[in-house]
Amino acid sequence: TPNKKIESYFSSNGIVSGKLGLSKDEIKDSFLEKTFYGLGRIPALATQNDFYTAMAFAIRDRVLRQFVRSTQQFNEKDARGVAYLSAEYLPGPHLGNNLLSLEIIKETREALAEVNLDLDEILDQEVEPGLGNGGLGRLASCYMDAMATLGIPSIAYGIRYEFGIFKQEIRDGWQEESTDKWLHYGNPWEIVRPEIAYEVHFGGKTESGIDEKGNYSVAWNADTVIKGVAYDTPILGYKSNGIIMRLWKAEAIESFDFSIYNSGDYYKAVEKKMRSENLTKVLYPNDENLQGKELRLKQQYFFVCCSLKDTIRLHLLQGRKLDQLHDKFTIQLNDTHPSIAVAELMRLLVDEHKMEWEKAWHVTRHTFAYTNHTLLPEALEKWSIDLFGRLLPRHLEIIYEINSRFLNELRELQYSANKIARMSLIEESGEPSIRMAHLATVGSFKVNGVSALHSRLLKEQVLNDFAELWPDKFTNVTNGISHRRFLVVSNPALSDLISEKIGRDWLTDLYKLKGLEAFAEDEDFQKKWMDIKLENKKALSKHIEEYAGVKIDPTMMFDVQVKRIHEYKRQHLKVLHILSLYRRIKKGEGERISPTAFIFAGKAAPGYFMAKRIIKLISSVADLVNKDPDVNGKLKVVFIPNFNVKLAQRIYPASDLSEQISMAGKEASGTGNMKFALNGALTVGTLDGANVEIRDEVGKENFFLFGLTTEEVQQTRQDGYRPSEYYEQNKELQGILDMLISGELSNGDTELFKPIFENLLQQDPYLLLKDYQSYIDCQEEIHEAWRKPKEWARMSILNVANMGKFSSDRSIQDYVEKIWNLQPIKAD
Ligand code: GLS
Repeated sequence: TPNKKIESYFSSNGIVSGKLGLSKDEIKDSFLEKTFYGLGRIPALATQNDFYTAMAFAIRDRVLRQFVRSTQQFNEKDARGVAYLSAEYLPGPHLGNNLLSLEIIKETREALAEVNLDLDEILDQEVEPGLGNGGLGRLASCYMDAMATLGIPSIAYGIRYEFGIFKQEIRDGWQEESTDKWLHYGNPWEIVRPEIAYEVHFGGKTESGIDEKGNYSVAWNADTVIKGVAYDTPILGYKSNGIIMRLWKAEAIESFDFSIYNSGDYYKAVEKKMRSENLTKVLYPNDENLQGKELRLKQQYFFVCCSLKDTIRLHLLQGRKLDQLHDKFTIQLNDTHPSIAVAELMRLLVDEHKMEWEKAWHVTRHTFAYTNHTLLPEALEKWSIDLFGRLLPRHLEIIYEINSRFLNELRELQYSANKIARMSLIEESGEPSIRMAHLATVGSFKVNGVSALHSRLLKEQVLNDFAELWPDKFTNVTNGISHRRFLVVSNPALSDLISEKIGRDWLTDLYKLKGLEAFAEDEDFQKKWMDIKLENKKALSKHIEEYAGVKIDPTMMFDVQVKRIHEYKRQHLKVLHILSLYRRIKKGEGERISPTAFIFAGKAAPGYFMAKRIIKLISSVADLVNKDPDVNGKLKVVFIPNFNVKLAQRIYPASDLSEQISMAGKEASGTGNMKFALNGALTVGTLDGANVEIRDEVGKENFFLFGLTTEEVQQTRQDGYRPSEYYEQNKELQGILDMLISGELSNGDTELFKPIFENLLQQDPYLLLKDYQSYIDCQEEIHEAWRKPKEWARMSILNVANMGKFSSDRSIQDYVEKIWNLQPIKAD
């Protein structure tokens, strides 16, 4: 029963009403109070980290106020909402963003200055939650920002990994991994909810029989039970709502086995607890590559089970009926990682809530929507029937049943046996396995890709049979980014300059940036624009000197490629370009080269041999180039270790050239491409992913295009591609490739880069040699453009002016209109 006294106090006494932000004095008071009473610190002993923590607590109070208000309003309106299921999030540091959302950056800076503290230093203390690998996890976080800002009734579910993505160090040019202890100093943003906890079962057997009411029913007698406990982090939208990111941590049901303890074996008694907690210990560090490991499947099922049980609890709490679940919720599947949800919802409805199969299937397939994030065959999730059946025997039965009904439908449509086998949820050839993308597609009412090109290829290739069967199910939502985090928070000087010219409406409507077009030719504005870039480059140079030990002249062109290291992204094509410049300079032919700093960052999956070798290659080229007095002043190469959101926020504002050079048809969208352009970098890129749409928006004259199209890539393959022909015909290219095996880059070791050399000469799966010349020619154009600073500034301004489409606010609006069909509710 609700406590009426507290309720009335809540609404009338200003606890959750009143203004959004805080005054300078309120911030100072609250900060000091948290330092002393919250942390129990005396000034002489307080560290910078204590001050950060105190400030985070002070701000968290206000953030939670917005969350409480939003939740109240969502409930009062009995709103339709979204549950977003993602195995990965990369929120980045929270404090800076929350200050912006509360519009108190200036006040906080002043409040801290009054006690002799510097806001930037305090912000720098925050350790970010690295709960994702790359673009997919960061996208989920950009979407949280937009969903909160737009007032989408929503909750984001995921996994509270104790160790996030590994910390990368570079030693002797090689990547070394160490554990990411992001929780070491505590986490002021999260709130544990021990009462929100669910049991998750694994293993055992199923048994069918007749229940008390005389109905056929199946019981799953699992052999392991684990508990999932909710940890909530409020995510605040800009000047508006707060939503919750609810992450599940695995715990033992009983932390201690008393029967074993009583028999005297203390260690054995705790072992069970440790085994249970292992489940959420660590994030799998693979982006776009499936490892098929048992623990990974367990993690996926664990968080899906807790999230669905929680969604159902929230639904029933509102006094609604379970067969209306789809009227009140869309559950968005962020890739196939949570796609076991289709079988789990069926299990919950049929086995636990005794709904009949047809009705349950109707609810299920009208509840889920599935976003595909990759076409790479090695990343399409499949689980061996054997492993799956051992861990989730009941789900295997359910999937067989869904499949058998689905295949019957196909038979009724007179589909050929071949086509039916292609579409089946079960792959029979090789080791029998479950095709998770098929399960997600069959179990969802909408399927979307993440850029126009990707969505088209998804329909034409990977899910072609399904798109023919259900054309209306397929749609596109082009990715977007949080321009508030990636411009307002991370590039304050440029943001202020923009606002001076066009006002601040662009913070909530990025299309307003269009107003900058009027100033693209204004020389005074151009100068201010480029001065800010230079300041940002100086700041990045300082960071590079400290963390990578390389001194860079900030007036050089900053040519930047930062993203996961993957062969399809072609960091090694960039290396070939650098070597071509190096050789030209050595031959005395470098007069048309503009002084350039090549900046790389990104993590390689620890088990990905070629990716790790590419990092070593970059480092070796850096050694060669940076030490050579002949090139000094013209070229610099650096690999900045440990790319993460925090580092990204320093890099984008300082970049001149954005490298988006994947082989066409491979990068589903890319989102780094948008962050660079939003900060005024010009793009050199292929017609891949969202590059296509960026180019359409900014104009082809303001984008450096090169390389084959997706269709040309396919044609090249069909015609029988022989990379060695390019090696033989192109003497410059030949000279560069020979460097890889000459020992020049590796202290005489001719074996070190042979795997890369041989891969390129024999297979070259990503067509580097084919695209090489086009890339080199394009780079010559770029170097020429750099020599005309006014032209460059104009293009840079025009890029920013035309980034309106790439706000995650627009993406979320698209999800609302095309998929979710709901009404935003803005907290007042
Ligand atoms: C990815 C794609 O590779 C990116 O192109 C895309 O921008 C991102 C978000 O949609 O998803 N898929 C994936 O598995 N990791 C990614 O970064």
